[in-house]
Amino acid sequence: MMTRLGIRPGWRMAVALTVMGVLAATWWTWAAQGRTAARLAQAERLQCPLPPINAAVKQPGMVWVPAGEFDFGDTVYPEEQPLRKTRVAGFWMDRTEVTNDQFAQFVQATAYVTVAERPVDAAQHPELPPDMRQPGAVVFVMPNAVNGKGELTQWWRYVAGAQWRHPGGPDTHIKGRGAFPVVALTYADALAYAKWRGTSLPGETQWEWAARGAQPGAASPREQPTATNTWQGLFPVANSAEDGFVGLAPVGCYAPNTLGLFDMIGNVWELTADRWTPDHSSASPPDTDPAPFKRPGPSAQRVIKGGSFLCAPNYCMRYRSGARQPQEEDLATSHLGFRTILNAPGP
Ligand SMILES: [Ca+2]
Ligand SMILES: [Ca+2]
Repeated sequence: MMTRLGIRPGWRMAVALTVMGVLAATWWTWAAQGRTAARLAQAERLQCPLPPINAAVKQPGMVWVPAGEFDFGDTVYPEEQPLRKTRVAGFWMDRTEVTNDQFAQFVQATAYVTVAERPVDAAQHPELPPDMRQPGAVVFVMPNAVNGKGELTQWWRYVAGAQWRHPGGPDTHIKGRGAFPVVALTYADALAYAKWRGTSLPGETQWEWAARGAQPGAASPREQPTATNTWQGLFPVANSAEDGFVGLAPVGCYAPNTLGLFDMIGNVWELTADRWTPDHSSASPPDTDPAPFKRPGPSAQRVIKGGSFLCAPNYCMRYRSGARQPQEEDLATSHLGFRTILNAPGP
């Protein structure tokens, strides 16, 4: 007799045992990966040597990005398309992502309080559940297993008390991590920092042009880059950290691009000044795509670029200059940072 699934009863036990064996092996592999990740995390460096800043150049700590014209976008995901011929004027750009030390200088000078530290404006987000009405940020927490339905809350958690000084939550800190990129900030926070510095946030085309090394014919490889901080293994349950870092890396641990810009691809996503549009067509209406982690209710979104330490081939192949993603502009997260630009005469 056959069952409804077409399996002979005698085979049921064998099938069940096989499935249980596969599940056990998978769990064991994930658990082993978790132990490896924990061991690697303990061995990670807290600082990487950067070339000394030349104080004689016009904008110390920044890199000149020359003017040029290129095909803006890529062809992997719909939001990157269509390719569009775009001209960019020359500008200066921070050679690294803004670090905790740099942001601390700003806070010390101005007593600025970041959005993640302030009471949540419930009038702006009336649908918010109670746990999201406390000050905090969205934090990536590596799960032991996932249900396969792609529900983002399996690895993203809103953590009350998470903010730039405590990016993983109240029990975490940035002591000794001054060279790491600052995270758990919002668009307003990044703008406030840039204003204090006398700089601004890059537009999406400026960021992408800089990430390409100001090369119109730069290749746009599909493969996961090796000399950047991304995610090796099956996201979000297995992280082999072959690039040397389980989570964030200090800025400048990998070779810079041809212009001298570090970590444009990977480490933290980087905020741009541009509002999100669902693609590159000029007729695209803004703000219609869901954010990666979406709070209830409407919220303005900005374009973020470059991918992060969480980008893996099976989940988010956005470790490319042409890739992009939306980000709610008033929601702080643990995989997003920024760098600034200066519109000023070149060298
Ligand atoms: Ca990594
Ligand atoms: Ca980056």
